[in-house]
Amino acid sequence: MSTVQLTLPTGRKVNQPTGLFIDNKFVPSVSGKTHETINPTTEEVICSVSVASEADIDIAVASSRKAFNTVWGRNAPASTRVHLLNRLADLLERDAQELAELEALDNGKPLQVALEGDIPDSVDCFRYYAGWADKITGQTIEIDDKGGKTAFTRHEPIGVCGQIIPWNYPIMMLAWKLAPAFAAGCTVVLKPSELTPLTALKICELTVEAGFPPGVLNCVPSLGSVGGAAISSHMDIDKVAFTGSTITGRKIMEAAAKSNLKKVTLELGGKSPHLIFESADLDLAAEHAAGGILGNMGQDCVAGSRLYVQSSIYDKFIAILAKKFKETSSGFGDPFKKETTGGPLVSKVQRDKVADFVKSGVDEGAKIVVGGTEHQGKGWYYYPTILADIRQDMKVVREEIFGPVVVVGKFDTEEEAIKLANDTSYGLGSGLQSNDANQIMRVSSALQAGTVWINQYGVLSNAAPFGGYKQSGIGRELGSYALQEYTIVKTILWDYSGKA
Ligand code: TXE
Repeated sequence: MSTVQLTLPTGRKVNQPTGLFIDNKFVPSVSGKTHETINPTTEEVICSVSVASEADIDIAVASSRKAFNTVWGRNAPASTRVHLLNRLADLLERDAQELAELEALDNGKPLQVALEGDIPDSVDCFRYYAGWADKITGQTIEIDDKGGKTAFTRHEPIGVCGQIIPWNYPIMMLAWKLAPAFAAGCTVVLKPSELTPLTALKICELTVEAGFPPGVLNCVPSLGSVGGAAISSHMDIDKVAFTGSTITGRKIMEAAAKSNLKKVTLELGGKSPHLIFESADLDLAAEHAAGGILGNMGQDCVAGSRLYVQSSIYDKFIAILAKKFKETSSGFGDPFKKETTGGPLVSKVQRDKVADFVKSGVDEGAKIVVGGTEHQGKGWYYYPTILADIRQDMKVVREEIFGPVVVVGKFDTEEEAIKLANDTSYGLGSGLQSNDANQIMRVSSALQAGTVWINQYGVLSNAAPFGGYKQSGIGRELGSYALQEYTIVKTILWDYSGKA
């Protein structure tokens, strides 16, 4: 009863687990409750998945605690963690086609994009952290004393981690969360989004095949306000890691503060500025500007959603950009067709939210250059849209839209560009297109954002840290920085003089 057979649009048959994943087994929820997951392209139900309530979260946490105290944490040699992470990466790679198809089905992203981007990047993420698992070291510290004393630090795993992930990159967000946690020796209670639970459950099967002991990973699909809230306020979870909206991030931090003061890392929303200076190669800049907002249909926390263009090139740049947006629109369609480059948005709620934003932009005086039209027919599509001639006080300029909609304004001087870029409560991504080296250095230093892309946009590396300034988050993912978020420093002070 905890598995259904799905027939995917390619004809592939998949045995899809639908239970909660506890102690390496798929089980129904205590309450028996389930939640339907919907195909955003056809608007049809794919299947129902068990959803966890507080009682299930308690069971999952107890299982992860037991694993931490017995077979993982300090009890699993680093070489075991290296091996298991590499093995999981190999299995993801083996099942790439099936996982990419499931991702396209559940999320709506083009199959080809999942196959060429999400999955290989996730495989690399597991391999990257497999490389770190036996290289997590502390320091030896000289003690300024008469001799015979020393101190050293150990970077120990934090313990049981709750990880709450969103629906925009279901597999990739899972990889970004699980890989550093496992490398550090933590156990995990993972809550995928209720909108896209399928691939996470499929990957749970792979962790069993890879040889992860029971309890190292428990996966509890659930509604955010139920399972997510229970994780955030749980007294026996040592750390919660979250990716999602700023509003929810605030609730999680509050719940952590009110419960056991668990460590919190948050990767939240953004309203990332992208500056186009007159020295830039305009064609390339327009390509980066379009790619920076239209990738993943704009459902991307670092989407370059506010474009500021130098006045001298404004009209010319908008004309080139409009052409690129129209070309991209023509690639929107069935996620399972090879030539498709854009699919529907993940849900009706998300599509309606984007449409409402565009209406509000027009009401407040922005001009639609491309797009802004409703999709006729099935599927929650929204086509690439440019809103030009903006003012800073407009809602479309201040709030995250999370769809393929860019707002465009102009500036005259570098100082003005920096001021406009930083005029936001967010600080996740930012970008600049320029061929003036001094300007690049000045502007990238002045931007208040966790990442600055120069003459590119949105490119990520598993080795480079990722995270937010201001209300875009707390802590860093990826790179060696992420390991600091899953370890805790113990200082050992030792008197070996024999005189103490
Ligand atoms: O996000 P939520 P939603 C932004 C984007 C989008 C908006 C709303 O602007 O339009 O958020 O999307 C879980 N306690 N981003 O409503 O609610 C939820 O089940 C604990 C940016 O989908 O933040 C899911 O697993 N958890 C973003 C996860 O939080 C709770 C990615 C994200 O959902 C909870 C997604 C609660 N009270 C949306 N309520 C990014 N940074 O990439 C919900 N959740």
